[in-house]
Amino acid sequence: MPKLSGEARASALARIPGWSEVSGRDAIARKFTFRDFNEAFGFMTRAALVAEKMDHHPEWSNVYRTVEVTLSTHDAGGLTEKDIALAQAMDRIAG
Ligand code: H2B
Repeated sequence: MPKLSGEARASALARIPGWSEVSGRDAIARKFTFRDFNEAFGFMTRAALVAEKMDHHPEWSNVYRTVEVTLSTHDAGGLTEKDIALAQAMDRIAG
């Protein structure tokens, strides 16, 4: 899985406008805020099942009704299409 660069990277990032590039490392991040803990944990549960199916796992943390997610492909040492695909799946799950 090659790291995203150049035009492919720019067009991939344009597909996930809610996410930003992390400074100091090749990764993207988004903070999701839900109505309450139940919704936040429901999101994590559904996203975890998708991530496991994709064999691609998020770095994330939960505080009450927020979930902070960082995505990067560890095997590639940076951002790949796998991160974009998981970001899109998470966006869909969050609604
Ligand atoms: N998740 C992420 N984010 N990056 C990886 O490189 C990665 C992963 N590699 N999940 C997978 C698992 C790999 O370790 C297994 C063996 O397929």
